[in-house]
Amino acid sequence: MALTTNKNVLTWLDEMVALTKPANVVWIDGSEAQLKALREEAIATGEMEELNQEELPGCLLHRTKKNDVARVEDRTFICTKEKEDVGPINNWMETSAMKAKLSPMYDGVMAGRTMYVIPYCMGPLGSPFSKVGVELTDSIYVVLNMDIMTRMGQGALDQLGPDSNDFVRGLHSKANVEEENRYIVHFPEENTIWSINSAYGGNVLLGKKCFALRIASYQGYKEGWMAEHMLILGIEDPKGNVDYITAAFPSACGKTNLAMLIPPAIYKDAGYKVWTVGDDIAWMHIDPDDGKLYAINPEAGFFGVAPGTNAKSNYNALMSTKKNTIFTNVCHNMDNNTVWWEGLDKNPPVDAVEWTGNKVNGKEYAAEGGKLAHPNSRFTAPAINCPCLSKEFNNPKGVPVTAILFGGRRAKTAPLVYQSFNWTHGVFVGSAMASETTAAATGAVGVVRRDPMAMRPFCGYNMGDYFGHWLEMGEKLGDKAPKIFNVNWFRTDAEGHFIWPGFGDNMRVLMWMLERCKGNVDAVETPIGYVPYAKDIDVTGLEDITTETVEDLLSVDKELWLEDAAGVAELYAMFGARMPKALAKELDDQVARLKA
Ligand code: GTP
Ligand code: SPV
Ligand code: MN
Repeated sequence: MALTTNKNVLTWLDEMVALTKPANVVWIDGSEAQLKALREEAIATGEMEELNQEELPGCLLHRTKKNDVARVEDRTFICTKEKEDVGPINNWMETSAMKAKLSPMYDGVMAGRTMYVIPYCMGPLGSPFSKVGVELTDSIYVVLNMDIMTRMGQGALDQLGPDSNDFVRGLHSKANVEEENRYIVHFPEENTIWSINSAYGGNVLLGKKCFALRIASYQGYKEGWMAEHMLILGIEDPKGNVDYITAAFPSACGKTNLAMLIPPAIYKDAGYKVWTVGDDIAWMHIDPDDGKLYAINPEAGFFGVAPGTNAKSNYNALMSTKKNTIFTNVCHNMDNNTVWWEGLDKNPPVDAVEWTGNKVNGKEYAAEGGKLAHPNSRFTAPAINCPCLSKEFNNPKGVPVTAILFGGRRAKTAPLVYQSFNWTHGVFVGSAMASETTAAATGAVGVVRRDPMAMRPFCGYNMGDYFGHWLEMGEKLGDKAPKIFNVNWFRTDAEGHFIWPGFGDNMRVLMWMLERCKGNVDAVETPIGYVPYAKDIDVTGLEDITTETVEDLLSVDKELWLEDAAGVAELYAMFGARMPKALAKELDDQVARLKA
């Protein structure tokens, strides 16, 4: 039985049913009874395995196919009428040509299978900034993940209402998970997403990157708001005032970790607290009353990187995974039917099933350098599990943003932190971001590439226009605009070791930023922006880090920066007339300062 009378939903559903020809159509209402039955079915068919219900209640393990472990940027398309509107960074095909290409692949693809109709809401129910999507899928794994990652079920349809046509139409079929026929396709002009031949999170949980970034970035451009690849965290001072920071780092570059950081003793003992609002995506609007920028997290869970997560690096993330969590492509610890991954602890299980499903002696396997968990193995954990979840998590208005951070993995060049001169220069700093690639997407790992605002894989329209949109938001915000900073936790020494301890100690850097926002601390004016005086980064309690180390971490090598500027110029040239002149001028000015 349909859960809505909304004709826009029902007409589209009829068309998609006619195309994919499922044996059954099941509406997902979000009820626990229905979810329980789906979990049991997935366990019975072997699609998922039930983990130790005493240690990990409600937790399941899933393995994807070996060829289907990460986002596929080369097979991700933005389809519009005009190529110009998609720009040089995205793969493009004309809308009707793509539909003509994919329709035969969808024709009858769900024969003998059940189609699940998933209504979901991105953002708190009842928020004016939330948006609704409906995903059609033939995967129970998708249903169970969407339950964790979104507000799924009847509530979403209530949010949409009986007449609205403002919902994103998502069609997903795992088909036969064929790599060569895998397509992740967006039609922003039609609020539509088609995904086929994958069952990996980022390719198939259509509310996440496909909707909340690629489609939403385009909606934000048209409607005057922003959808960004950003965490949102709050820092509460001993008096109870909370400042919120959003931060854009590329995939697997530390958003989940920063969002949930545990303050070092110097701050904890003084009464500071850190609260998580989001770990991956922020939707930001200008409040009509106070003119400030506010952020909501459109998601309801964390699809986080497992390797490296442990009680020391990210206690809060680890605690978030202790119940009702789905683990994908981690190692199955057969000693006690739990899970393991590289970096959880130093004791790989002897009796193990590695992520592709082979039984191994985990100790020996790891000792020989084998990876028991895939480097991009993930947990899907409900946000409500997070011990430091902000009480503003469901605030329909969102939280006011004091500072915006950009950052990436740079072995050299970028200093630990610097502040942009102003909003326009800050947009330049974001546009000039570069970072080493990670296992979150298929392809080479560790190659530095330009990744403006950490949105290279996620901007659903021409990035030249996207830069322009950022500039325009700054004009609207005027002196209410958040201050913009850049950070780099990943500088290495001559042996290739990270110099900065990172993780919780990153708070030392955030505290400097907040002092800057309040006008409480001076900084050194360098050609790239304001850099701290080393003494102003508090290193009390850090054994290996002295003020000299910090000085080193903050150094600005003009030669390296001039080389980097050449890379930025190359990037900008790609956008031709769509490239805002104001940013080209920022680049020229920065080069002039570096040469002076
Ligand atoms: P996506 O979910 O892919 O968007 O990634 P993310 O940005 O949330 O990345 P995440 O926080 O999961 O971090 C990914 C990897 O970076 C993990 O292996 C972490 O251990 C490592 N990492 C995170 N923060 C730091 C840090 O401050 N220093 C160092 N050296 N590594 C870090
Ligand atoms: C990322 O790759 O940035 C992620 C994971 O957050 S995915 O959902 O696969 O995009
Ligand atoms: Mn991400």
